[in-house]
Amino acid sequence: MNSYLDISPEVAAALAEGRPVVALESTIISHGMPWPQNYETARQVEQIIRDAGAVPATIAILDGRLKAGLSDAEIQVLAKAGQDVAKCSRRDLPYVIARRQHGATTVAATMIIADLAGIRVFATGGIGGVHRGAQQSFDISADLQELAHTSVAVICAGAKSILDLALTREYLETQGVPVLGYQTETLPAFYTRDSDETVDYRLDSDAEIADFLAAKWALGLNGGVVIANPIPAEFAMDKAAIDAAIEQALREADEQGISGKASTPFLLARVAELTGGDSLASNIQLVFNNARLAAGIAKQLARR
Ligand code: PSU
Ligand code: MN
Repeated sequence: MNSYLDISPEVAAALAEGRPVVALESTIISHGMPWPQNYETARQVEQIIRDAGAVPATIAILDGRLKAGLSDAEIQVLAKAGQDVAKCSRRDLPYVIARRQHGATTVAATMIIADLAGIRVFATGGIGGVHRGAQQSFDISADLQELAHTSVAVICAGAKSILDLALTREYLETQGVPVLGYQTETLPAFYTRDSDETVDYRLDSDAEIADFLAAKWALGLNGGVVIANPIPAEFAMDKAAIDAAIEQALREADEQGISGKASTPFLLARVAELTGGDSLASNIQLVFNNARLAAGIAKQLARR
């Protein structure tokens, strides 16, 4: 085991016995939702995974230690500190470790730590991707490169249309990352169930998805898989309302010269403000929905 990594006793026992484990990220806690909803959501997500028969492993960096499996008190530290905790992607890990800081892990960093711990299934809200205007800005999330190389399946509600979904699809295709649709043929756009983009393959059960993952990795085809799970219809948002908020947030980011790692948190926070509490409620529900599916896939995978 890696000397920088601490696996909680509950997660370590599950892994040792081959029981299902689901990884969870922490940027969504510190940077993706406001206090106290972030703390309540993080704990409820863990409970949903336990109720479904799997073990949750929330991943973060605390005092420079990579953590797989957090206590409620540790989750609360990250939730309360919010933006004061460094947002940590692949390139940030060594700095935060060497300086013994706390770090909130993005999809990319969470995949790296899950892989070190031997966890293959990871549930989150939305992944990073190719930003609109990337032809000029070159803003492409490191999440996509991580998906290309690190063998962890990421269950998400698609990607927000703060991104260019068509370019994100093209990038994933070039990198050989499969995009699966759970009971859908179209790529969900986070707050809405559909977009103009398709997925590579529609699969309708957690068992079929586990067969797909087992085949990919047994062949030595290293790398991640995007499993896109549409938000439940009753929590989906009105497309026109969400599109208007996203357009405004993008304009403001441009006017204020927001770029680099600040870009995604700025856009997410502005969209949440502009749509009021509605988008937060939807966001929470889609994470719950992804956690349920992830637990089912992890259980199926544990049998193979
Ligand atoms: N998209 C969301 N919610 C999020 C994120 C993205 O809908 O919380 C977070 C995730 O942690 C993701 C990160 O990995 O933002 C991507 O940031 P960037 O674009 O800077 O790579
Ligand atoms: Mn970026």
